[in-house]
Amino acid sequence: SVEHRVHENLVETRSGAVATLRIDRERALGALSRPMVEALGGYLTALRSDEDVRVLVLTGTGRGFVAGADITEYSGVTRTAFDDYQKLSRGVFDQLAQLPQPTIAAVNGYALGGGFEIALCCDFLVASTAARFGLPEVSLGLLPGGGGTVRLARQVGVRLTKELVLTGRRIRPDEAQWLGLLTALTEPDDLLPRADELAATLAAQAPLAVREGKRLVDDGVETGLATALTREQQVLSWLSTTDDAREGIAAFLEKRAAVFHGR
Ligand code: CO8
Repeated sequence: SVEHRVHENLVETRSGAVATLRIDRERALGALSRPMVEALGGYLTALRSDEDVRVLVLTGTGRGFVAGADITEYSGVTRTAFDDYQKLSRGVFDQLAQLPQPTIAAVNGYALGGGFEIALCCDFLVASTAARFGLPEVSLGLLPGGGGTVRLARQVGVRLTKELVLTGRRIRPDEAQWLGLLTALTEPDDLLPRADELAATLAAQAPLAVREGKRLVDDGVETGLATALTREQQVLSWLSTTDDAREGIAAFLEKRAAVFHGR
């Protein structure tokens, strides 16, 4: 595997078709500085059209996944500068949520504020027993600005979202699992192996089916039922014409593993 530093605090490792981006800022528990958000945006833009990468894993270092935005940048900031930063972060969070490739948050420690919001933008969430989730912005006199009030409500409902947003209470991984937020819960040492195993499973599936499946689910919950059901059939109809579908069916009949090429 090849390691590449995208930014001082962001390290990418590639292994086959899986890219792992590790937030490397342990002394601030992974808090996201503005330059880190900018670098993440640039990284995601390049990744979108990188056909060598079929899955993205996001993880942190030590006790921190991402302990939110870097609070030291907010003291005395003007409204214009704040709005400018919000615009940037909105774009980056949207890019993550809309990445064509599936994404896995491998949450090793604190996932607070923007860190929890990053995890909510990912398609899968594997958490270690050391993970902690929360939206503490209210205690700063602020509120979540990266979809915390919106994406969390869509995933776990309005009642709990209001509690977490208005009280800042942190939840532990067993509660997160019970709420259906987690794909898997592991011991700390098993976190990355478990995320890698899931990534390998996803990377072995037909890329077009995976990409379209992600989009159908995300768009489907935002659309009326009839429109979403029609769209599902349109996508399936198109997939039936792809080489990958021909290969998948042939491989099943020939009792061998399918080899997909994403066309
Ligand atoms: N920003 C900057 N530094 C941080 C942050 C942060 N978010 N979180 C932790 N750190 C730093 C601490 O200041 C400390 O630094 P130092 O060693 O220099 O004093 C170091 O990380 C270790 O932290 P602690 O000593 O506090 O470690 P503890 O184990 O005692 O506590 C906690 C861990 C509970 C995670 C604690 O650090 C904490 O509460 N952190 C802040 C969490 C938080 O409030 N996050 C939300 C930030 S706001 C946000 O994400 C969105 C704001 C709106 C953004 C809109 C613009 C787009």
